[in-house]
Amino acid sequence: MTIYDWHTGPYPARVRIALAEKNLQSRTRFVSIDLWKGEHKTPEFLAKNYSGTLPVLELDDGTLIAECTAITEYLDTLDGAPTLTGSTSLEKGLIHMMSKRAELELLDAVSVYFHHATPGLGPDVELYQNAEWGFRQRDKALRGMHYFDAVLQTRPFVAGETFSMADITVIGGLIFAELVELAVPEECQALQAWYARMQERPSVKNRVTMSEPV
Ligand code: GTS
Repeated sequence: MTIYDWHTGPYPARVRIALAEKNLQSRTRFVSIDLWKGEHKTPEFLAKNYSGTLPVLELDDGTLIAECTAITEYLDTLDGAPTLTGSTSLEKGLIHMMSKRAELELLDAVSVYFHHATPGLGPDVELYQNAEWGFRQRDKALRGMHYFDAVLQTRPFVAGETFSMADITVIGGLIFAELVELAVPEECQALQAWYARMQERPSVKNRVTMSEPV
């Protein structure tokens, strides 16, 4: 299978972490799409993903799967033994709720801040910007950090007792926050401690170099 992505991207990081957690790297070929040159907005790439975003998974029969959650779901059940998206109905419900919440309240909000209230990917790619909307989303992301801090005061992982896709999505949010220099508030000690633990996981630590030929 092929992953189209950009090595340092926060959303691509979500799928790279999932691949490593599932030990599927050796079955994956990476194709680099340069976001800074707008390669994700070319007609050729839009034919692969209508939304013009990364990452995209292409299966060997040509089937295309976009959206990190969908790709993670596919990878997680590839060998019939899900570890990231839950096995029971309850686990699945909680993991999907928390992962979606991590997108809505943190990762997507940081992304909107980046694209609207900073130079983003530059004038050739950012064709419409609304700074006020961007700054509102930055503030939403900071509130989201406080929310996940409160969650992590009560349990070791975002959706419960085990590492899951929900953790990966919050990690994506904090990777993006680092890129745009949006610091985790000092008082969010539980979130900071959890993130320090997550950064020790090999899947998180080695995500950027994963696509380099070995
Ligand atoms: N909902 C999508 C998903 O979950 O896959 C969002 C994907 C997304 O926004 N990807 C970013 C992108 O393509 C990649 S990165 O910023 O994390 O590297 N952004 C480019 C753009 O122009 O929006």
